[in-house]
Parts: sequence; structure tokens; C-alpha cells
Amino acid sequence: MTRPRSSSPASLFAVALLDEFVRLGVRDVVLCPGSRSQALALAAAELEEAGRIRLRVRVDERGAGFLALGLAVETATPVLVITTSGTAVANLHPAVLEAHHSGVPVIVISADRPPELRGIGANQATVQPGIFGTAVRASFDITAPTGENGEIESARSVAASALAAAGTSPITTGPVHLNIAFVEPLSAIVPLPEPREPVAYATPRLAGDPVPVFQLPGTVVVAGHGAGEIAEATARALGAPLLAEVSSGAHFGPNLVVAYRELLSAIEFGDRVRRVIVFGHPTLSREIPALIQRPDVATTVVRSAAVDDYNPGHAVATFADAIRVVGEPDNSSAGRAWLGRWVTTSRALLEQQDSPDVDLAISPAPKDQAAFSRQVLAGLRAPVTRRALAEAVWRVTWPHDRLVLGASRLIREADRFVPGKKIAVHANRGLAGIDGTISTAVGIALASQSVDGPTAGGITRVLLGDLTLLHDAGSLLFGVGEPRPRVQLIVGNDGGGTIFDSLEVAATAPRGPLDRVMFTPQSISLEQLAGAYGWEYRRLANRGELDAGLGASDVPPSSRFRSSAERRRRRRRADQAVWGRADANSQSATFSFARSRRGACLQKSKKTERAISYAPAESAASSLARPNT
Ligand SMILES: Cc1ncc(C[n+]2csc(CCOP(=O)(O)OP(=O)(O)O)c2C)c(N)n1
Ligand SMILES: [Mg+2]
Repeated sequence: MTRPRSSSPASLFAVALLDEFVRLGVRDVVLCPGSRSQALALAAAELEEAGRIRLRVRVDERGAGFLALGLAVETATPVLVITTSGTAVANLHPAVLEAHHSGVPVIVISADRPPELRGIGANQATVQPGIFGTAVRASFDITAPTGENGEIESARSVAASALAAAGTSPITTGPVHLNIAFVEPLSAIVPLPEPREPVAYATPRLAGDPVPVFQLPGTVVVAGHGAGEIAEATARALGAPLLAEVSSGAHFGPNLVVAYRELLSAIEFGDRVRRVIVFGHPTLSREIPALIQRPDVATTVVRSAAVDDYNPGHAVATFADAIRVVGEPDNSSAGRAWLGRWVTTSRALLEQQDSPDVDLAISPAPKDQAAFSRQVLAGLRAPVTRRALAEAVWRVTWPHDRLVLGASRLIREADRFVPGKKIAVHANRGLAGIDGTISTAVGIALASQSVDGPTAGGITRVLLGDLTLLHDAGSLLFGVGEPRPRVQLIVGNDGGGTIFDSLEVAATAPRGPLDRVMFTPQSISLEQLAGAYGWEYRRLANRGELDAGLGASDVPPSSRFRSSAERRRRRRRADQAVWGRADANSQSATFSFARSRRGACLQKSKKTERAISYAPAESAASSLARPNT
């Protein structure tokens, strides 16, 4: 093979490596700046100029890692994240761990010093090979390219091996680490090779036959995080109640039982369960693991991308890579009653008690109509509760949108109350961290809005707590010229981590120390935070404002995958449209509620006064919408 001329073997290797990743179907690359990684960075910039990749540049590697995670979740294709040496690599560890536990193909490419500079106190040099321990599917340590024959071929073969390691099967996908040593000259201009015959990335498929599952009275289907539509189809095929978590991808359909927690604890419901079939990774309730650990219940777990097989109390009887339902659902009256009772009782439990009385509205009597108007007005002025917030965000989200739920209370609130709806919901449930939520969501937004199709015009809404927002505040930063997707951050600002109020110890421990070390009060001005990063801000104080503030977006997409000049032109136009509309349309959202041990909003209670003493009025509530610069 003729070698292109370059004075930098580092650049030749970097170009060959990235070019091969692109040929094999990689499209998204996240990059953080650094000197040791300059050959990779410049190669990535060239590929973006040529319209062959979508490049996202971030300063903070921790956010960059989660950004790559979000892009990979949405595209179901491996995403590269490139960093320099030293602590830059370690900052990727949280995202790598989340990708490991939830089975997301993120490929880390870290630049390193050559081995002779390790262990002698050289600047920005540490032991990078193996830094992610067992959290990666494969780890490659590549010696510095020096211009030897065969280096281009070896770069290509490394790309192919890394891709294979990141996704051989849907139940083994996960992160991979490529650590590459580079020596001076660290970069030089290298022309991109002509594009070669591309190979479409093949989404990993399961090998082998599914395990047959027969009809059995007393069956329920559990759908944990990432279960997917197969869980809903299986519940229907079995005629079984579907206990589907809100981020399962199966929270819809006629068999859905939203109030599953209550029913699992109820006589004639939970106690009648004899068999559980689990898809995905359940994390949101105590009732599901308790059910599986009962001696009179047999559980089959269908393996998911999560690295650990779900096995509470080591009580699971059977594991299967896939299952196939045999036979028809029990159509006898007893069989139909089993499903019907779960579904109808769940619906009855969830019925809203506080909606206006429609009988008054249709009554001809003026006093009834006046009473109805008063009820409507009172509803609009009602304070925002966590339930009302979760339901409002759920209501305005549609299949072309994306919904991201932060860890902590709000995802549980959504899980308890929102009705069935076939929309794409994501949450980082691999390790349920409060870190990286904004950057993950931005990745999901960028990916869903960058493709032609219905999601291009959608919006990504993120429902998260105040500490979860503050943990990832740095990810509000978009560098000049970086594509900005449509994202709405809806922050439940209760002044700290109120999830800890539900700990048993909270009932007895002295309040002061408990607050200091668990609640961790904050009184940040979220408005100023939003302003500093160029995001629009709006505070929503009651349910009327909440509904008005959460209006759906009809703003045109701000970035697409196009040739460089066209991309820039479109971005300029789209940005004007986004910000122009943002000013006039004020579709950003904010809301507030006070802290309460029970989780409801108690605006007029003593607890509220106490809560507000943590948070000055101007920061007691807030939310951030998409950036406006
Ligand atoms: C990275 C990380 N650190 C710490 C935790 C433990 N943790 C779980 S919830 C929580 C508080 C979250 O507070 P907030 O986002 O305000 O939500 P709230 O509980 O008030 O609804 C913390 C610190 C975690 N899950 N992840
Ligand atoms: Mg909070």
C-alpha cells in the first residue's frame, strides 16, 4: 500500500484509525482538547469538515463521557470519545461505569505518553492502560506509531477489533478503551484518504433459539429499565399484567399496571402471583425484588444489555437470552379476570381526585357554572406537586420527542403515576447516578434531532432534581459554534436532596446534622446560573403556569449531518430561528415546590416555611430551557 507522505506517524495513524471507524459505521465523535491527543483531534476535525462524522467538542471530559453515552443510547451505534492523557482519562470513569452497567457501546480513545515516560514523574503521565479495570469489554494498549511499515493496517485492525468488542451481541455490548501512545512530532497535516466502500454498522443480534415459555396462571411480566417493546408484547401474548417501569420502553399497552407497587402489597393481587418474567433492569421499587425472593414465586429473567444478570437474593430460577411464548392466553373467565382485575384496580387507584366536576359544567344553572369556573381557577392556581409535575411533563411529550429522567425522587414519582404512552424515555439506571444527566440528555437530543425523520423536529425534556442539575452544571456549556439541540431542563427545586427524607433514620436523627450531611441544602440562583451559560430561564409557580410553560416546541432543527459549508449556513439560520422564537415564545419552563417529608407540595404548611428558609425566594424554584445565545 502506498503510504501518504507526512512528517508525523502519529497523524498517519490517527487518520487511518478514525477513517476505519467511519468506514465501519461510526458517525458520532466527542472530543476534548489536549496536546498529546492533537493528531486524533485534528483528524476528527478533518473528517467533520468532509461531512463524514458529527463532531462534538467539550472542555470537560466527565460531561463528554456522558454526552457520548447519550449519543450511543439514542443511535444504538458505538460512539468515540477522545481525550488527552492524565486526569482527562480518569474523568471519563463515571460514564464508562454507567456504560458498563447498562451495556452502552462507548469507545474511549485516550492519548498517552510512551512507556519510557511513565513512572518517572513526567508531566501529565500516569498509568493509563487498564485504568477502567473490569468496566470495559476490552482494553487495548497501543505502542507509539513511529512510521514502521504496517502501522496503517494495524490502525485499521485496531478499529475493527474495538468495534467488535463493543458490540458482539445485544447482551454483551459495552465500553471499550483504546490507549494510544504518541511521540513527537505529535501531529502534521495529513490528507484524508478517499472514502472507501462503507460497511453499515450491524446492530448486534442474538444467536440461538429462544427458550419456550408456557401459559401459567398467576403470571406477571416485569419490565425494568431498558426492557423494550418485547416486554409489552410478551405480556399480551401471555394475557398477563405488565408491571412496567417508566423508563422500561414498555410503559404502554392494554396490560399496563401503573399502580403495581400498591397491588403487589395487596391481598388477592400480589399474593396470587406464582410466576414472574423479567425483562430489563428493575431499580425503582422495593416490591419487585421482594416478590422475586418469595419462595412460592418462580422467576425467569430474560437477559438484557445490563452487565449483571438481575438476580435479587439469588432467587431467580431461570435465565434466558430470549423467550418465546407458547400457546394462547387463558381465555376462560378466570384467566381474563386475572388480567382485568389488575388493570382496572390500578386505573381506579390512579384516578385524579382533584379534577373539576364536569357535571357542574354541563348544568344549565348559572350557579353551577360559576362553581365549575371557580374549580378550574383553583386548579390553575394550585401549587405544583411532584406528581403534577411528572404528569404535566409526560402529557406534553410525544413520540417525536425524548424524555430523560434524572435519578432521585422525580423518576419514582413518574413511575408511580404516569399513564401508559409509547414514548422514548431514558434514564441512567445502570448505576442510578445523579451525575451526567444534562450531558446524557444533550447527547440524546443531538442524536435524535440530527437525523431526517420525525424526531428531527422534536424536543428533549429532562425532568431532574436541583442537586442533579447542579452536579452536571458544567454541561450547560456549549462552546461557540457547537450545535445546540432543543432541550428543556425542568428542575424540581426543593433546595437539596429530599429523597433522603424518606430514609428510616430521618424519623429519629436530629434534623440539623441530618440536613447538613444528607439533604445538603443549596440556595443557588438557578436564574443566574442559566443566564451565565446563556440558557433561557422561567419560573413556574403554579399548575396553570406549569401547563402553559411546558408547551411543545415547533422550532426547526438546529443541526443536521450535512457538508460543512451547508451545515454552517443551516446552523446560522436555525440558530436565529431558535433564539428568535425563544424570545417571542418563551416556551421555557420552571416550577417550584417546597420540601416535604411526604413528597407532596405543602405550600402553606409549616414545613414549607422551613423549606423556604433554605432557599431564598428567587431561587426556591426554577427551571432552565434551551440555550439562547
Ligand atoms: C454521583 C452520585 N452521587 C451521589 C448519589 C446519591 N444520591 C442519590 S439521590 C441524591 C440527591 C438528589 O437530589 P435532587 O437531585 O435535588 O433530587 P431530590 O431528591 O431532591 O428529588 C444523591 C446525592 C448518586 N446517586 N449519584
Ligand atoms: Mg432536590
